[in-house]
Amino acid sequence: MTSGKVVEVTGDQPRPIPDGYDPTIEVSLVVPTYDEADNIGDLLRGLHAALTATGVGFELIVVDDDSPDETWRVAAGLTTEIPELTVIRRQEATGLATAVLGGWSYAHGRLLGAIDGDGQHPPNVIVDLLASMSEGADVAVASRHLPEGGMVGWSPARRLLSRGAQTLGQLLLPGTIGRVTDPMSGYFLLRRDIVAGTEMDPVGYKILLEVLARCDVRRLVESPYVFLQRTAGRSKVAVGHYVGYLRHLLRLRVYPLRSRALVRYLAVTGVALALDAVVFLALFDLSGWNLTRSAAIAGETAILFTVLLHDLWTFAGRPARTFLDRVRRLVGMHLVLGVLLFTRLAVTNALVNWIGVGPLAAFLIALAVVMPGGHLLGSRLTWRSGRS
Ligand SMILES: Nc1nc2c(ncn2[C@@H]2O[C@H](COP(=O)(O)OP(=O)(O)OP(=O)(O)O)[C@@H](O)[C@H]2O)c(=O)[nH]1
Ligand SMILES: [Mg+2]
Repeated sequence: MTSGKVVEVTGDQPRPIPDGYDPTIEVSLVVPTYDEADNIGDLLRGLHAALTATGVGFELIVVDDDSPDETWRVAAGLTTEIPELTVIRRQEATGLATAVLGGWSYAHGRLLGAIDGDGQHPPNVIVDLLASMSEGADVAVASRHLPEGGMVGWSPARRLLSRGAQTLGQLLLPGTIGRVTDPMSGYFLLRRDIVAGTEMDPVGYKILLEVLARCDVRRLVESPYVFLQRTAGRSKVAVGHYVGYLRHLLRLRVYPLRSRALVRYLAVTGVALALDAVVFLALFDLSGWNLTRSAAIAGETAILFTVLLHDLWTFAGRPARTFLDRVRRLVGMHLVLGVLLFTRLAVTNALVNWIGVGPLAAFLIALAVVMPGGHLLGSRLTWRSGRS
């Protein structure tokens, strides 16, 4: 994009984020705004100066939800001074997280990012985030909670509320929220291919949470920053946002269970357990092998079958990137299922030797009691998003 413009958007359905990008634009930074007319000018000038100094190609995209104070018009007035600026005026859609997604869907850069439009995020930190990305990060997050970071002018009550929200998130989504010191940050960069093609449906404010929960983020780097006090305008954070955050957490918690992959996931687990039983029967009943060896080989066959099918079919959308990833999945699955296999052998032997149950019945009881949960847990841990 060579000259700034205003894009009028009607409808509230977000567009998908395309894969392709303009090689001359390294980074597209989205600035969501609602009633920030008195803040937006200084912020855009600060970002323009900081990014121009880096020498990288960039664009700034203000996404304004038709603010009553006409922030979009103020921003549009800067497009001559800042030719890299585009202003999107959303007439019907609302919400910070969807504003960021909406901005990304119009972005041309290899890297995509977000920053608040109220001047609370220092523009110069963008340089640190860009440096992390050029060193190979998938996502670079500006964090208030690193030693050199902080918040200016927060009351103890707000600090407590913010920490409480984060702790609740850690409990509900440990694999997502536990890996970053500031999961609520609205100031971050990511590689376009991390989000392009991923279905996202954020509720409310926390777009980073949505990215971390749904996308395959491997290298995450944080840079400290001090969250400044507003000098103009007012905060839009209200009780409703905390409720929205809770809904968002719960939705992300059940998301893997609602996805299309669940059907495949259950189908593979069911077939693996049936295969386990058939192999056991073939070895123990038909070939006359001993109980322990038959059960161990049957269990191992089911594990290998599960890993193969999940990789090729169930989680085909999260392919292993390297041979090492594949090995990691195989080892991961064995760690969980190996423990269960031993438990199952112990249960089978106990039933046979101590209670006098027939070997076949003992095997089937142990299989039914120990393995289904184990298969599901092993698969869930091994192929969960953000890990492989
Ligand atoms: N487009 C759009 N932007 C929004 C919306 N709600 C908030 N924003 C913008 O998102 C940024 C962050 O919102 P704030 O209300 O400042 O929230 P905060 O910075 O987390 O909290 P405070 O410290 O209380 O200001 C600001 O630039 C807001 O103008 C919205 O519904 N739509
Ligand atoms: Mg703010």
